Amino acid sequence: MGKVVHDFWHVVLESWEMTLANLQIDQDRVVEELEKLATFSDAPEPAVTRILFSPTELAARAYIRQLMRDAGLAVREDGVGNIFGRWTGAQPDLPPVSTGSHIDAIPFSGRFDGTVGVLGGVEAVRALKQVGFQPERSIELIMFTSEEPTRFGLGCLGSRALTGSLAPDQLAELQDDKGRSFVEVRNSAGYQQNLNEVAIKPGAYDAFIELHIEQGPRLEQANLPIGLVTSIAAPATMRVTLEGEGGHAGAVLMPGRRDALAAASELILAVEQAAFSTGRRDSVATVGLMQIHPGAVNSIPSHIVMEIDIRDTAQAPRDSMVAFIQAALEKIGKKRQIEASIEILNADPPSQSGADLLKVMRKACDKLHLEYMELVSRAYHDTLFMSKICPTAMIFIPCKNGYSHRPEEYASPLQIQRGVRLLAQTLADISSNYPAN
Ligand code: HGY
Ligand code: MN
Ligand code: MN
Repeated sequence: MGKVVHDFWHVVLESWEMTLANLQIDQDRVVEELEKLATFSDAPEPAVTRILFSPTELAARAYIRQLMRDAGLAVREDGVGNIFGRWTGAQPDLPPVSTGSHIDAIPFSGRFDGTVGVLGGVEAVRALKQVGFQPERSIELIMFTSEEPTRFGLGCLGSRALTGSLAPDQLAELQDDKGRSFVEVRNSAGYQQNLNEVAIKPGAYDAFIELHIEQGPRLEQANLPIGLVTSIAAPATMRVTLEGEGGHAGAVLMPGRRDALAAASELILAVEQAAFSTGRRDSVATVGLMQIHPGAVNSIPSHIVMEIDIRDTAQAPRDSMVAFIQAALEKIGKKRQIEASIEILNADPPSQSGADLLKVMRKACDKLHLEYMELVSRAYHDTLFMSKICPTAMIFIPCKNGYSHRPEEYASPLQIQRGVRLLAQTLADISSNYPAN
């Protein structure tokens, strides 16, 4: 009996492998769609600005929904605006496998960050359908809401809410820089579903894979087409408010000034010092955002709000940088008689990729003759939060000079094609019950 069963599986596997061997990724179509998506932007070409729930982003969402429908996916959206496209498998009651990323873009950034994972997911599904592949487990493509922190100060809003890492009352507290609440903005964007129904349970998905540009130079320097991400660095964001005393830039003499911007400048250098203080090359710290009040050349700055981005691949050194900055702020505040306050907007742990998933992906790379390296992701992604509810992994493709979050961001059609091909193979392997050897 054993031999019959073995032969049966062998035949099934053979024909299945044959099917997938003919898989074709239409790279021109993906590139065309990426270019089209890039036209939904509030910045002049080649930059892209696409802020959560702006009219431009809402138009881009409609485009994504259409592409998902045209690919034969059943589309639904949740109360925070995550968009799901499902390909129902032969065993629809099993937890699906999933893939996806984001399409929102920070001001004056590039056209490949996030979008390669969403449009690459659509193309992977089309290619699998094209060769007649039928998944056992359903395959779900997810476009996450607001992976970027631009509008509400917190990154990965959609994947945090989906995985229960951001409760409805925490969502309700979020405000944009015009004082508009997340709930108000999402309502006017047409999302009125109950926020209590957004979070899903651990195990709701069997796995999650994200395809993304590396946003760093290592693959290009190593001249490799694929990166398999082993872990994602631990991100933290702090908002610091400094209250000094304003006044006439000409009439107020220097002794006794309480210049909030001068204090902020000392803190910026302390942020840089914090990153060097760990002695680790994986420690990074950045002040990328600052509001100066009143913001006139002849008026002493009285009120500063600044945001600080702190990361390390390990949590302990990341936390030591947070403590370093808190201590520095206290000292500067005392010395300059400035009232200072710190709000920690997020301080997330790093995430590790699923060992079994990595095994499947290594085999898929070998099968496709794609050389790869394993590496850490220094950028955070929705995968960081999906890892709280299921095994996750990421596929990186190279990007020119490692550029990202700037208009020169670029991945070639061939690099995109290889990433999508590996994604398709991996989705086929993990969504079927056939042993993926
Ligand atoms: O900032 C990040 O790591 C991501 O690109 N939002
Ligand atoms: Mn980004
Ligand atoms: Mn991204």
